[in-house]
Amino acid sequence: MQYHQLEAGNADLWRTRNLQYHQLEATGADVIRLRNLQYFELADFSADVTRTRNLQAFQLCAQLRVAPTVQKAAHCVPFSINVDVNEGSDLYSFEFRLQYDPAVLQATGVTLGSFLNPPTTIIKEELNQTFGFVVFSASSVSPALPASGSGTIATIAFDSIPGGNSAFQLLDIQLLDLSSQILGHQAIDGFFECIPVWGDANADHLVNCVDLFNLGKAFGSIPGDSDWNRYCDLDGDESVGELDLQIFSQNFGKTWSP
Ligand SMILES: [Ca+2]
Ligand SMILES: [Ca+2]
Repeated sequence: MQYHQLEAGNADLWRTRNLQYHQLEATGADVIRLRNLQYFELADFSADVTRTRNLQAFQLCAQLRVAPTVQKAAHCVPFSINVDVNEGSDLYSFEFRLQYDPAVLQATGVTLGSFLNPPTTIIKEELNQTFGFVVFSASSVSPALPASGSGTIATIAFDSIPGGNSAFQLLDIQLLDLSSQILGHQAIDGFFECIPVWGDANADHLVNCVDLFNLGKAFGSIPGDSDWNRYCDLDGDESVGELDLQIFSQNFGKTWSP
């Protein structure tokens, strides 16, 4: 981008030139975020002219965040969260560890998002339910170009098991460019909030006859049986039986929203 014109939130007009990577964001009057500006010039049309050059040291970092920031789900239903990059620049590979409470949640899978440019390869994928974390690492491979902007780098599927709430913490983050140089980042964690509704075995936000049918099919089963359904084990005792039916009866007719 050789020339670009922006309007700030307070209606002042700014002009920027020679942006190697365009990434400006004005909020209100004062906050301007800059990224990877090799050369930068601001002109305030109202009167003053401000010039700043060689702002390599001014580089701000990408955000890596759990999305949504607050995820809600009823007991014993599957859901997924994303790990998103906001305002990323030149990302070629990444690694992160997502920590959660294994007494509350169980990670069931992780898939690569669409942010990295293809072709891609998954370098590391570890789901550890004992300590409650997911480690995931992936990279673009030649002839892919680095990726910039915002998007999803990973989607992680969970089951909520009878328990409560849990934080989602992003740790051990490494973002690398094509030359394996480390890119700066800011991590924004998330939170899981358990909704006190049990028995929605098919995760359609209703506890009704369809769920009762599922519970009936799974009644008497334990893990490994052909008719086992973990979403019907409402007390988490690794079997579907009378107690689950009691809990189901108390919740019949309830609805919930994520
Ligand atoms: Ca249902
Ligand atoms: Ca049970």
